[in-house]
Amino acid sequence: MKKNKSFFPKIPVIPYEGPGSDNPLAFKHYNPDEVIDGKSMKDHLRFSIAYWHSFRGAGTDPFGSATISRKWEGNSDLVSTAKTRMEAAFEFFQKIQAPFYCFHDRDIAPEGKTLAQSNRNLDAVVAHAKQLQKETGIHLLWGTANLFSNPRYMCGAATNPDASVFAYAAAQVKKALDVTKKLGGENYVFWGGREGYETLLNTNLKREMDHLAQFLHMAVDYAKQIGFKGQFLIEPKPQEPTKHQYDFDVASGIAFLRTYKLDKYFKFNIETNHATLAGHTFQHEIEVAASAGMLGSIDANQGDELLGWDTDQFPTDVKTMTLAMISILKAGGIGTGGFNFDAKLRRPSIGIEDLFYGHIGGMDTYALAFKIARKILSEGKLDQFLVDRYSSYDNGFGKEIEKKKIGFKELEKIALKAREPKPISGRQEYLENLLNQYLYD
Ligand code: XUL
Ligand code: CO
Repeated sequence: MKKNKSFFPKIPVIPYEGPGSDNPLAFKHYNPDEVIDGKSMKDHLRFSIAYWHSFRGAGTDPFGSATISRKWEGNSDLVSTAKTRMEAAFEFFQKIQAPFYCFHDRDIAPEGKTLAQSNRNLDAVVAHAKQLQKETGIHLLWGTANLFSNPRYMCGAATNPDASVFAYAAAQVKKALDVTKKLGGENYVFWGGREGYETLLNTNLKREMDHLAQFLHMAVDYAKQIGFKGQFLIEPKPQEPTKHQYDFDVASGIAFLRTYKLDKYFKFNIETNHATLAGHTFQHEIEVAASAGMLGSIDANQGDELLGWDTDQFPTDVKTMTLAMISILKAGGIGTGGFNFDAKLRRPSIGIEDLFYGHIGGMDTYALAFKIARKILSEGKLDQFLVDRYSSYDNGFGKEIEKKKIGFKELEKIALKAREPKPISGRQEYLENLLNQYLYD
């Protein structure tokens, strides 16, 4: 990076000023260097910036063209513009104090007229990224391939009825794995944007699911061949852009991975707004993944409760994120994953400071949620409630049920002898009040 050229000359490295600060360009809760349990908050939270929204998003929606223009954008999408944009991005990553970023291949480098040209463009920008990573100490959380924007993928990539599109997608993922490895990416994500269908009238569901599984096996095999050690992640989403996406939610993703013997190679990248689109809470998706030992990483955002689509807003809902954090911490954290802000500015948020406000809010929300969740867990009241609620399985015939040592016949004898089970309160209101005490004390 040319040391004296700044893309954000009026904005400093965002400082931590604490909850009392009224500086909108300061953190109130995220103190990157604060050490908690022998680890800095930066290392606990592993925040990541999504290149596609923050450096390729221009405020477009289906009803209108771009509203956001950045001074580093050239007139044409050339490799040199891509490199300049990347310099702006790395300055932003440093100023916002995020240790990671994530990208799709086509976010960082322009697609060429041929696949070979696209690969050359990517190589040129990746060399630049490698240099910038070295200079700044910023790491790649994950890479992925965009298998949904180009018209060739209109009927899917790995699930396309045309095998030549499958081949093209395979070549694209092969290259994306190469560059993710080259940049030290800690994970590789598959989001099946168009891996689904619009109508079953034109779709062979079984063949498409078989093809998707075969594609993922090929990726696993290729990763082994090149020595890529990063974690593979599936990012479920129920629909949008397809009517039905095959990896609808975490539960269907687990079933898919187990059916095709892929489960030992994959974990889940869970996105808040995808969870709610599937009719679940964010915490539900985290608990389902954690229960299978497959919690991998988080795409941090939130939806709008009145809109039924993927609005990808910056996370500001402390309660939702605290509940998620409780489940994440109980599961032992997210390992090589991180909290990636798959969030975009609202269409009228056109100022460069808005990009900072969005991320500051998201980081502070997660930092606050992290602190509250830790307090809740350390005081143990919610946990104790759960321990007590299931304690009848800790001894006697309850324990024998869990140990699979008892069957219907033995249980019938017990039930015939015993009195009617005494109803026990679920205490939901008490628990909700307790949670509020932690959230608003
Ligand atoms: C789309 C989405 C993607 C993935 C990466 O809803 O979340 O940006 O995160 O392909
Ligand atoms: Co996402």
